[in-house]
Amino acid sequence: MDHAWFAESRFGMFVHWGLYALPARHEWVKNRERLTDEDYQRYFDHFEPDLYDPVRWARLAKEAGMRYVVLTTKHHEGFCLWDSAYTDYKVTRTPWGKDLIAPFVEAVRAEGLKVGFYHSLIDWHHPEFPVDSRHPQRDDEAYKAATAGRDVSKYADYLHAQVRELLTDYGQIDYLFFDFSYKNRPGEWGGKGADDWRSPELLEMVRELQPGIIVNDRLDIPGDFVTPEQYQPAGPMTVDGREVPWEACQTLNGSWGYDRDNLDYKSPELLVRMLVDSVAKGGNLLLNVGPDGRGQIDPRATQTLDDIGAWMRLNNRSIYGCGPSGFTAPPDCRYTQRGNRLYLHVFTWPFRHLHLPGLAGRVKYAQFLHDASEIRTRVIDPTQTAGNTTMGGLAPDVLTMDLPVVRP
Ligand code: FUL
Repeated sequence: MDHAWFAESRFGMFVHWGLYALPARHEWVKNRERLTDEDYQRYFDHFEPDLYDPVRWARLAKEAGMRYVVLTTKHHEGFCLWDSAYTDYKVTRTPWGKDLIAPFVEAVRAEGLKVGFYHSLIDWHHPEFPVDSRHPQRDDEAYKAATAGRDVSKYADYLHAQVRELLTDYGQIDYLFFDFSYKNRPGEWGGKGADDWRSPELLEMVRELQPGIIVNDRLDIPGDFVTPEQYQPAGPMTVDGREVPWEACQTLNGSWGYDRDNLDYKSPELLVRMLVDSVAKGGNLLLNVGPDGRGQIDPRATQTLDDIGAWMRLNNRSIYGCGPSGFTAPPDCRYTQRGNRLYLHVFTWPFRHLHLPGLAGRVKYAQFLHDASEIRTRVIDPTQTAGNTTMGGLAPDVLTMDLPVVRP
């Protein structure tokens, strides 16, 4: 299957949106605060996102340089953002009363971006789901009592039927993020996720309905890419010794869902570095926003994305279609490479000189990306500099770049 667009894109937007946008204190609020269905009902009763504007979301993603957008169709709380035939716990039964998925898909497509769905395997609302949100430890006695008699196979039927709806009713879907396998959280859940969801059968159905789709790895069986969450891997990722496509997903402020009082935002500069670092190690970055209960994306988030977009406009040639380089970058630098174009990202400035091992005689021309201005390079003859404390001790294969002292 041709998933070339995925590695070519390198940068996408994750959107976590559901009832948890109303309490506005993390998408795990129901579990963390041990809320009952009754407690949680008030968010359902007040769900009315009158400022929902997916065209704006899609433009924001595009302007930031993102090439795909992934929306939570249902998160662990179980609330469905579409008019599912299999439940009343869905947007069309809230005061809003309308499907949210079709306008999203249309808007994302209209911007020329790829369309992705996130779908939770966990469902704290479904009566047959084996994990009760109030008792997260599976071996806990209270948990066992609360969930006794539940038939997970009925939940699996529901899950399969809903995934079928999502992959049938909205045209071409390019990307699917299932979340999450028990195995990923060994201490928390135990259990055998793949058996619970009948993962092989589910994946087969997904591929039959959407032959071109790319699917993540959280079904407890191998998928098309792996999903390190909120960390940067040390290097290219492997499964059974083979390199695999990967995508790091990352929050802006530690929460995926809208979290009103959490102001601890990562800087655009740090996020750009994460993106560069991902590409340098052969991966993608999926950066999250959590729209609020009216459908707006927080101004702090939009500002951050705008700033990333400003960087991307000047530098995206070093991102799209790029991957790792065989050359080893100096400390605090990263290389990304596409064909014979080598991009050097300098995380720490200033340097008057940058010494690049292995590049002597290999570089035809060097320039800054942002303004195409030339960078002078030279190879310093080690025999001439022996004992020289300013420039001495360089290996003969080192290419030296002379840079402006002040960061341009
Ligand atoms: C996790 C979930 O539990 C989080 O809420 C979030 O959706 C993240 C992307 O995946 O496993």
